[in-house]
Amino acid sequence: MSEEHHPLTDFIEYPEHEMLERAEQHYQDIKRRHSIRKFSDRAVPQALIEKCILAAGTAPNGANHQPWHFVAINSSEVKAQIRHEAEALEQAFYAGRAGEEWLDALKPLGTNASKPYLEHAPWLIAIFSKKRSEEEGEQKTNYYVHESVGIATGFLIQALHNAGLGTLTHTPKPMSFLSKVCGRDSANERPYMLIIAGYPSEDATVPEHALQKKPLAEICDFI
Ligand code: IYR
Repeated sequence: MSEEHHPLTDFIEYPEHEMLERAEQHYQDIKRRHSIRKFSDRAVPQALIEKCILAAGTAPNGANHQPWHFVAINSSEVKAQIRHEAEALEQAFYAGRAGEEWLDALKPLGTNASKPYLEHAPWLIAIFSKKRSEEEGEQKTNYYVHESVGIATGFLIQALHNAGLGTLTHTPKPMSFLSKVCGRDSANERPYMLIIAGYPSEDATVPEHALQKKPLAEICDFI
């Protein structure tokens, strides 16, 4: 294994006032990202999704093993299959598996077992976490898999938003059906999350509840 290092040549230092402006700009931009549940069926070019997945793949991760795999789904047949399987799971969830407290917590969102967006949106991106990877025929253990894939997923959501797309995170439980639908190895990989990406439909809404973000003093201490 090479232990060669390269000089850091692509770090950019900004004047402090510009840093503050950039931080403010980024905050204003990212706070406009809302999970939406009504998507238009308007097409989104694959090239855009490819670029966003490349951005996700730059996420910091354990030992740079990059323990993730993305399956970007545009096929109507596969989307229909995913909707069918996810709705069956959600029906059981909403019919009682969730428990009363969880269902109460979801009331402000107004969600239910019906997931038409799984077919309407142009892209579903299934993210898989890899407990082990195979490299040159050899199995290697991955580290901090959950953390790494979580960060990559965050990068992906930001990239999609930045590119001008609406997004939704979806985690039907259990998600094991996604391994089969996407043809992934279920011994070493687990479905981590499904990201729905596309344009919001004209009647997309954001629940009032979702707009209430905690103030800084509540989420942060400076010591
Ligand atoms: N997976 C379900 C339920 C759900 C759970 C949470 I926590 C949410 O923040 C939103 C939904 C569904 O998609 O309806």
